[in-house]
Amino acid sequence: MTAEISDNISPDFRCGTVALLGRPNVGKSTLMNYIIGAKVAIVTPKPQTTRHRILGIYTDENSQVIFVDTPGIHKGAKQLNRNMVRVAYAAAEEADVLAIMQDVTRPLDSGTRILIERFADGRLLQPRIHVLNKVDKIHKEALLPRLMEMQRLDPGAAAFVPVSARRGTQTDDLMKEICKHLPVQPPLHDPDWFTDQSQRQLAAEYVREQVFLSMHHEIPFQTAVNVERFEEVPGFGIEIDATILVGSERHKPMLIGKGGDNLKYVGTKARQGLEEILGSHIRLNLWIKVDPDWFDHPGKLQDLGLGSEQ
Ligand SMILES: Nc1nc2c(ncn2[C@@H]2O[C@H](COP(=O)(O)OP(=O)(O)OP(=O)(O)O)[C@@H](O)[C@H]2O)c(=O)[nH]1
Ligand SMILES: [Mg+2]
Repeated sequence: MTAEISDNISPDFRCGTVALLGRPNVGKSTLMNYIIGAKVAIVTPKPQTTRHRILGIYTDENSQVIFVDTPGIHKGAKQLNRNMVRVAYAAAEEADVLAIMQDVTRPLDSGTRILIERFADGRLLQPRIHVLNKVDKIHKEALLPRLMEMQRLDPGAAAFVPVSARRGTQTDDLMKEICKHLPVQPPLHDPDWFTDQSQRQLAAEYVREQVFLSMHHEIPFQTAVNVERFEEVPGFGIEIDATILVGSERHKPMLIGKGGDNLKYVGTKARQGLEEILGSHIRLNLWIKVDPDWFDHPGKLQDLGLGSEQ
C-alpha cells in the first residue's frame, strides 16, 4: 500500500466487491475498463467475449471498489458455455453488490427478463443496481419508459442508473450508488494493484481479441489462445510464444489469410496493445493448432484457465 493512502485511511473508508452481470455484449467489460482506466478485459462487438472472471480494482481516498467482470449469461450446449455461466453466477453469490447491466438500444427480451427475475427472486440478498448502458445511442425520451419498465420488473432494486460505458457518462453517479452499499472496511488490495490478470493472461486475451475481431460466423467461438512462453529478454523487452487453437482444419487458412496477411495483422495489433499496457517492447510469435473439441473438454478448459471455477 502506498504511504499516502495507508497513513490517511478514513474511518469510513468503504471497500467491497461488485459483480458485473448481464447478457453477453451489454458492455460489462467496457464499463470496468473505463472506470479503472486500463484495458484489463478485452472488448469486441461479438457476444461471449469474456470467458472467465476478471478483477478490476478502483481505489481512491474514500473507497476501493473491486469489480468482478463476468462472462455474459447465455444458453449454450458446450462445456465452455456452461462453465462461463457458472462463473458468472458464482461471482454474483460472492459479491457485496450486484450490478446487473443491460443494453438500452435493444428491447427487454425474454432472456434479459428471465435473468432479472432470477436475480430478484430473493435467493441472493445483496443490493441490486440495474445499469442501463449505451445511452449514447438512444434519445433521452426513450429512457423514461425503459426505467419505468425496470421499476415494475424489479421494485426491490437499490437503484437504476443509466450510463454510457463507452463515453463514461454518469459513471460517477454509478460509483456513488455502488459505494453506498459497500462495507466500511480498509482496502483489501494494494491501491497500486488494478487487476488480478497476469501479464501472461493479458497476452493471451489481447491475441484472442484480435482473432475475435478479424474472424466471422462461428469461428471466433471455437478459438482460444494459449501462451506457451512469456520471457523477459534483457535489453529488449518481452518475448511471447502463443498458440491459437481453432476448432476445425478449415478455419486455419481463414485465420492465416491470403499470403498470411490476417495472422500478421492479428499479431501486429495484439503486439501494439500489449506494448501499451505492459509498457515494454514485445516480440510476439504466433502458431495455430487445430483442436476440434477443446471447448467441450473439461481438462483442456481447465488448462486454458476456463474451468468452471475460473
Ligand atoms: N455505443 C455504445 N457501445 C458500447 C457501450 N458499452 C459497450 N459498447 C460496445 O458494446 C460491445 C460489447 O461490449 P463489451 O464490453 O465487450 O460487452 P460485455 O458485456 O463485456 O460482453 P461479453 O464479454 O460478451 O459478455 C462493444 O462493441 C462495445 O464497444 C456504450 O456505452 N455505448
Ligand atoms: Mg466482457
